[in-house]
Amino acid sequence: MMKKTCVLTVLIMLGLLSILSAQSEEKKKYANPFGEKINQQAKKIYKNSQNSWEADLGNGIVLVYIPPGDFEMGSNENKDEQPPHTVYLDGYWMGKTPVTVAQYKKFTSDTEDHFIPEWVSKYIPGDNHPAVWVSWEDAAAYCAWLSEKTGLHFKLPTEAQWEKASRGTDSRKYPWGNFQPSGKTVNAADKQLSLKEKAGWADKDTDDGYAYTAPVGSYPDGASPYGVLDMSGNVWDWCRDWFENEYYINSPKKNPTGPKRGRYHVVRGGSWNFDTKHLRCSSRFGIRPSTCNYDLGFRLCLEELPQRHEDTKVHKGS
Ligand SMILES: [Ca+2]
Ligand SMILES: [Ca+2]
Repeated sequence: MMKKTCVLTVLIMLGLLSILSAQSEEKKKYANPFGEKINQQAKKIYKNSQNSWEADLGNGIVLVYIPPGDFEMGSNENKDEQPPHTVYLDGYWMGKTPVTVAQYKKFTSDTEDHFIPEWVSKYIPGDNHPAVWVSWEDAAAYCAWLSEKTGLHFKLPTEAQWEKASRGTDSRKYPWGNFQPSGKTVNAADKQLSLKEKAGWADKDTDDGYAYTAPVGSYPDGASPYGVLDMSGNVWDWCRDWFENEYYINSPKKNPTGPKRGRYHVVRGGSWNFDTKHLRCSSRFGIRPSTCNYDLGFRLCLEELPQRHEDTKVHKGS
C-alpha cells in the first residue's frame, strides 16, 4: 500500500513538472519585446501574415502592433486633408477589427448601461458583427471599463494612429493599395444594399455579399500593410480627436492628438451605407459625440510601448 502511494506521488510530481516546463516553453515561444502588462494579459503574442506583432487578449480581442516612425498623413484630394505632411508616431497597438457585438455586450451587461436598442439588430444580425449605435461617449466608456478590467490603458485611436494603421508608410490610397475598391476588399454600399433599400448612391456593379454590416474580418484581401482589418468600410470608426477642417495646416509633427476643443469628433473609413469616396485612408469626417448610428462603431487602441528600443530591433528580424 505504502509503495503504491509513493509511486502515485512520484507520478503526480512528474506530471506537475511537465506542465510547468510546457508553460515555460510556451512563454519562450512567444518571447517578444513588449511590456510586462501586455505580456501578462495576452493569451499569446505572435507575428501575423504581414510580419506584424499581434496580441490575442482572448474573447476575440486581437491587437496589431504599429511600430514607431514617420508616415505621410493627409492628401491633396480634399481641402480638409491638405497639406499632405510627415507625422511621427510612437509605437502603439491597434484593434485588428472593430469591437464586436459580443465584446460590447459584456460591457453593457456588466454596467447595466449603454445598451444597443433591439431594432438595430437588423443591421448587426450576429455577435461577431461590429457593435453599432455606440456614441463617442459610449465608446470612451467602453475603453475605460476594459482598462479597469485588464489594467491596460485602452483609448480610442487618435486620427493619426487610425490613418497610419490603415495606410502604412507608402502613402497608399486604400488599406489594400491603390487599386479601386471591390467586393473582395471592402463592405460598402453595393448591389446587396440596393436590393434591400432605396440607396441611389450604392454601386450596383459591386457585390460584397452584405447589405448591412459584415462579420468583422470578412475581407482579408482588404487588410492594411500591418494586417489590420475593416479599416475601410463595414462601420465608421470613432477617433479620439476633435474634428477641425484646417487642422493639418498647423498640426504637431509628432504624436498629434487633435484640436483642444470642438463640436465634432473625427470618424474614419466610411461604411456599408456609404459610397467609395470615404473609403480612402486619408478621408476625414466629423460627427457630434452624442450621435448614435447603425453604421458607426469603434476600435481599441493601446499605447503600450516596448520595454527597450534595443529589444524591438533584435526581435524585428526574428
Ligand atoms: Ca455591402
Ligand atoms: Ca471601418
